[in-house]
Amino acid sequence: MERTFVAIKPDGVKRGLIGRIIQRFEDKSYKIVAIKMMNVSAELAAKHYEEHFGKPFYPELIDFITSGPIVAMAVEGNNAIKGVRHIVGSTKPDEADVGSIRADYSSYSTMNLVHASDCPESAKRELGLYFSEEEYCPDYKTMFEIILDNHGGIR
Ligand code: FUP
Repeated sequence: MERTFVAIKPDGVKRGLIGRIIQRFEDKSYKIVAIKMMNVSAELAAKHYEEHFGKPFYPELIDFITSGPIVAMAVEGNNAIKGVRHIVGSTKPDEADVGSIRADYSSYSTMNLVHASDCPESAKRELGLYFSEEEYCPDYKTMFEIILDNHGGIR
């Protein structure tokens, strides 16, 4: 079971896509274990995107992520880090697989609707930046977990 960090970026919020984006993760059987709408400060944006500091698109990236509220989430599930990235799609929406969020709803690399952690180390770091321990609510069972229990926990 993995936990990953997902953010619906300001374009997704402003375009009214919050529900449709979250639906895709729930449909896949992933479990939302923390969620909040928030504004990203310049300080938080710099920490989040520190690996991109100095790249040509960095200023635009920081401006964009701080331009309006995001919806931050912790998403849990079997191989969730890779699986969520697959649902989100490639960075460039014109190269993303059809059926992925970015291919279906976006046509710009900066305004690509969703952020998702790219590896276990990033997931741990990013979850730590956005959520404190008290903000997690993992103690409920999704319908999928109930079905799994009924089948002896087969995964
Ligand atoms: P991803 O993991 O797919 O979100 O992509 P990266 O971590 O490589 O990039 C983070 C963000 O930087 C992207 F969501 C959008 C922006 N970016 C650009 O605007 N242009 C680029 O060429 C690469 C990334």
